[in-house]
Amino acid sequence: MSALILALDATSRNEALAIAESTARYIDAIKIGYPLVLGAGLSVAGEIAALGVPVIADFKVADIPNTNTLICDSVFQAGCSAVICHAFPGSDSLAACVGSAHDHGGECFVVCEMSHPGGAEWFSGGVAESFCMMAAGAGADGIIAPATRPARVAALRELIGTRKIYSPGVGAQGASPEDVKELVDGIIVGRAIYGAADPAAAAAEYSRRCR
Ligand code: NUP
Repeated sequence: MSALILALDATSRNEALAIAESTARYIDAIKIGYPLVLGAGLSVAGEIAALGVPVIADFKVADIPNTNTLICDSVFQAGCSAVICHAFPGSDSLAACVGSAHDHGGECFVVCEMSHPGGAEWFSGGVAESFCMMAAGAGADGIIAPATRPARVAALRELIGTRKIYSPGVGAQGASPEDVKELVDGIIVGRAIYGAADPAAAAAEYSRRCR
């Protein structure tokens, strides 16, 4: 049983808000990132949050600690409840993201292994496990792990314990909710919902399949 998180990568503010409104009753959070924010501005985060849906900022923050703090502070001041960051810049950079999140009463999630085919190149050979341990050591609230590779999610679950796992790759990237719903806390679905002819109906169906 898992929560359903809509990855709202629509690039226009009006389209995004219409989809957010029509799907809100079926989803547990909305994840926004560069596609929407570069088109609509960061203020769209507050507009979505005003609908009563928690907003996760998927900026995959990956810079020096001071810059990470500045980015994350802006994200939380805009109304987001969580931020997603990368681990590869190092534990000090990660600590800056976690610190900003917790200063604002928010959460920080760390990308441990990515869901696309190339993710298997860079995050294999123990890298994802290292990132997972870094995330736990930094006090992060959870990790991002690929629904497209359920065995990898299971391996990372062993390491991360009861911290949360949010999992993208369901729908357009080929995975199904049933592949990981017993392993993760949240399933992230983008195009299969926001790109559907009827996003609300698609969200309702994914919600049913995540439970
Ligand atoms: O490993 C990752 N894979 C991934 O797809 C980490 C991510 N943050 N994402 C994001 O999840 C991706 O950027 C997109 O916003 C969403 C998946 O969307 P879709 O493939 O379901 O359309």
